[in-house]
Amino acid sequence: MANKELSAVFNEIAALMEILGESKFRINSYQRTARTIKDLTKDVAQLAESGELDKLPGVGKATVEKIQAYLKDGKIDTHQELLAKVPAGLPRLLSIPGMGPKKVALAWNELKVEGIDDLKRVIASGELAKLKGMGEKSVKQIADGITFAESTSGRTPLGLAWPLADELAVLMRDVNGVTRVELAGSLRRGCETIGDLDLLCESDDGPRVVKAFTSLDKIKRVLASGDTKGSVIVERRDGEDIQVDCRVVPKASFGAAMQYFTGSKEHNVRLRERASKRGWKLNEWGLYDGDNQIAGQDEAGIYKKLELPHLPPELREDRGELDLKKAPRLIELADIRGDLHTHTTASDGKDDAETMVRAACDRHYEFMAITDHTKSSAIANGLSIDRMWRQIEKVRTLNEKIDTVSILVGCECDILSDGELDYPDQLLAACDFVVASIHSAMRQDREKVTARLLRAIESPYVNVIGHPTTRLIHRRESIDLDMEAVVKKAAETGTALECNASWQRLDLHDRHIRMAIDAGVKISINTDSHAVAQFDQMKFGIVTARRGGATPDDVINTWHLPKLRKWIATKRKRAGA
Ligand code: DGT
Ligand code: CA
Ligand code: CA
Ligand code: ZN
Repeated sequence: MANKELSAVFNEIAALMEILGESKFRINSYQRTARTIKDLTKDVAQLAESGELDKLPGVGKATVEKIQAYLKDGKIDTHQELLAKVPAGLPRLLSIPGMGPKKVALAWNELKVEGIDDLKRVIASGELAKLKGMGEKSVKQIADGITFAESTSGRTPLGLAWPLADELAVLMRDVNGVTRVELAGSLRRGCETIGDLDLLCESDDGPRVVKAFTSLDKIKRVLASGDTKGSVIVERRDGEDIQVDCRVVPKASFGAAMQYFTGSKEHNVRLRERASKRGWKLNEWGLYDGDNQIAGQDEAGIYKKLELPHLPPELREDRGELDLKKAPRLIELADIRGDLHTHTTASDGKDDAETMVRAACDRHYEFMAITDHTKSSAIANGLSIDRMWRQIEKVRTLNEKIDTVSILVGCECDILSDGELDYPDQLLAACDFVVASIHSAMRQDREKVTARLLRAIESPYVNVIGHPTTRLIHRRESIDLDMEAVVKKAAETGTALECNASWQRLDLHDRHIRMAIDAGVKISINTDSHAVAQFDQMKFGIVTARRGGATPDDVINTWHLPKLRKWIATKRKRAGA
C-alpha cells in the first residue's frame, strides 16, 4: 500500500511550506490530508481506481489530482517545486527528533544550516543554543536526536526483515542441489533491527546456487556474485532497500558456517579465544586441530568440543553467556497460553471483540484479555466511564457464549501526567485485568516521568505496565526513565512489565527484560493487537524476551489461568483492596 509513503509526502509538503513561510491555511490543509491518508483502512490506490477519493473528508479536486499523480509517477509537482527551493540536506533535518519545521527554518535562516553536518557544527560551537527560541534544553534534545537518527539509518526493523527472509529461504529451498537453507546473522539472534540478511545454503555446487540466488525475481540489484557468495539488494514491503548476503556451504562445514555467520562478532571473538587456548583454530569452515577438522558439520558439535552448552542464538552477544554451565530453557512461542493486551472496535481496533476472540481460539489460547483504551486517549476513541461499564457487561456476555477460551475483561488504562489513573478504583476493581500505559506527556523529565510510573505501579489494580518506555523503533525515542526504580517498584508490588511484541515497539527492550528478571519481576508478552492479523506478532516478542533470558516461568502468559488469577488477587490483597 502506498498510504504511508503518500501520507509522508503530504506531511513533507506541509513542513516545507512552513519552512518557506507560506500560508497557515494551506499548510493545515496538507497536514489534514496527510492524516486522512494515514488513517485509511483501505489502499489509497484502490480508492483512486474506484473514484472514491473525493469522498474523503477534506479532499478536494486539487488533492485528488496530486494523489493520482503520485500513484502514477511516484511524485507530486508541488512537492518537487518546494524541494527545489530548499537546500538538499534540509528535508532530512525534519526527521531528527526535536527538529520541527520552525526550528529547521530558524537554523537555516539565522545560521545557514543546510544539513546534518552544519547542524552538528552549530551545536558544538554553541551558536544554536544562543538563538531566540532554542535554549540549552532543546539543543540537548536535538543533539540526542541526531545520534538517534544516525544510529537507525539503514537498518530494517525485525518485523519487516523476518517475513522477507522467510520468503527468500523458501525460494532457495526450491533450488536444485540445495539440501538445506537457514537464516543466520542478527535475524537469527532476534535483534530488533537488522543491517543485512544472511542466508546460508547447503550445497556442493556453489556457482550454480549463487547464480540461482542472484536471478530470483525478487531481486532489485546484484552487488556481488562469486563462487560461494552473492550479495543483492531487495526491496522491503515499505519500499526501502535491504541487502541480502547468501553463502553456499558444503555439508561438512554447514554447522561451522551457521555458528560463524550467526555471530555476534563479539561472541565469535570469545569463542575463537577459547579454541586457541586449547591449541585449536575456529573459522567458518570448522574447528581444527592442525589440519584435522574436529567439529563443524553441526553447530552443536562446535560448542560441545569447546565445553560450552549449545547456547541459544539470542544470547550470543558476549553478555556473560560463556559463563553459563547449562543452556537455559528460554521461552518459546508454544509456551504462550494467551494474549493479555488487545484492542477491539470498542476503541481503536479494526476487529470487533468476537472476531478477536475467535482468533485467540484459532491459536488454541487458554485465555485472552480485551484491553481497550480509556477515556483520556481521545484520539484512540477511549471508552468513557459509562461506556466502560457497558463494555464490561458486553465482554462478560461474550465470555459466557464462548467456552473454548476464557476472556478477561480489562482496559489499557492511561497513566495521566501525574501518575493518576484514568478510571476510578471502583471501575478498575470491576475489571479482571488492567494494563496501564503512558500515551501522553512523554517529554517529562526523568524524575517526573519515573515518579509517574511508580505511582501507577502502586495501584492494586494495575497488573502490567504496557510498553514501559513508549519508544517507537526509528520513530520515537524512549521516555527518559529510571528503569532501575521502575523494576524495583514492580518487584515490590507484584506488577509485571510488558514486552510489547509489536515490531514497532519491542518494549521493554532486551536489556531491560534481563534487568527485570534478575530482580524477580514478571514479564508479560503481548501483541497489543488492533486487528486479528497482529496476533502473529507474538513471535517478535518471544525472541526479544529470549534475548533478555526469559524462561517460561518468568512470563505470566505461560501460566494456566488459575495461577494468573491468583497472582492478580495477591496484588489486590496485599494492597488491601
Ligand atoms: P547486522 O547485519 O548489522 O544486523 O549484524 P550481523 O550480526 O548480522 O552482522 P553481519 O551481517 O555483518 O555479519 C554476520 C555475522 O558474521 C556476524 O554476526 C559475525 C560474522 N562476522 C562477520 N564479519 C566478521 C568478522 O570480521 N569477524 C568475526 N569474528 N565474525 C564476523
Ligand atoms: Ca547481517
Ligand atoms: Ca551480512
Ligand atoms: Zn494498546
